[in-house]
Amino acid sequence: MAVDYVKEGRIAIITINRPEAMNALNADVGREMQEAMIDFRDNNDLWVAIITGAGERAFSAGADIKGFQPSTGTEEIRRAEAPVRADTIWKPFIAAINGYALGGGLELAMTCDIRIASENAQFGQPEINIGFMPGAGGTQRLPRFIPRALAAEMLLTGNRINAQEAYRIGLVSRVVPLDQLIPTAKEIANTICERGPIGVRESKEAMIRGYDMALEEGLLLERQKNNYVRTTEDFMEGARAFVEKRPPQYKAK
Ligand code: CO8
Repeated sequence: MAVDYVKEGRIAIITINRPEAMNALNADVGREMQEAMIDFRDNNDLWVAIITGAGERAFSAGADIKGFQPSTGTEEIRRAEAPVRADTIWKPFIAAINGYALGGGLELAMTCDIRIASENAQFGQPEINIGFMPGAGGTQRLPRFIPRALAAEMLLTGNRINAQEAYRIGLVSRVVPLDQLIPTAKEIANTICERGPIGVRESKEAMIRGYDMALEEGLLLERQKNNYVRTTEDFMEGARAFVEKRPPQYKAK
């Protein structure tokens, strides 16, 4: 399998499994990632997903360059884009970046909501080094996520940055030793699973959809979602549990 898909309680762990090729994204990865994402999206028992790469060297070094050919290029890239949809699924995604996150690998990480990195992680959009350019959101998301001048330098030089620099500029929220990466991702995932799942999902959707809205429009979206969350069972359960001084039992209803 090019992608391992494991369910641990309410957490789905999606691992790109081509360590011999730095977890490069080929058609098999795209297809299997898509299947895992759809299962995660539609399974009511799964609340948070972690995306990571197999091995100790790479999250993903991007599209599989060995598969590039002029005649198949468009089709390959179009299919390889399938994994990059974590920001259209309203359950939270955590990218656990265990090494190189380059090209499509960084673009995949940028679709996730939370990015944490191991100390050996490196980040870059090196497509221009091979006469190419980003095609799965790099030119659009990177300047929205980090200061524009830094994004421009990465996009136009192809140079990489290390984990500490990524932390300094806010591209990742934590840097931890490699052996602590997955435990830390699970700890964050478990924390999210203790929160009201509908509130979590509506917050994610409001955050993403609101990003490109004018403030007044975004505030209206938030008000509509807030009104909806107040009609749910979980809203009343959260308040009851607080008053009764017990942990809430959320049902995503
Ligand atoms: N594709 C295919 N194979 C790769 C890739 C890749 N992207 N990256 C590494 N590999 C392979 C190497 O060819 C090598 O294989 P082999 O042992 O058969 O020679 C193996 O992985 C190990 O790599 P290296 O020997 O090169 O290891 P180094 O430690 O010397 O270097 C690097 C590691 C820095 C990661 C280096 O391999 C590298 O620069 N890789 C290319 C990174 C790159 O240019 N990525 C951008 C690709 S284009 C892209 O992502 C466009 C995205 C479009 C949308 C995608 C949708 C998701």
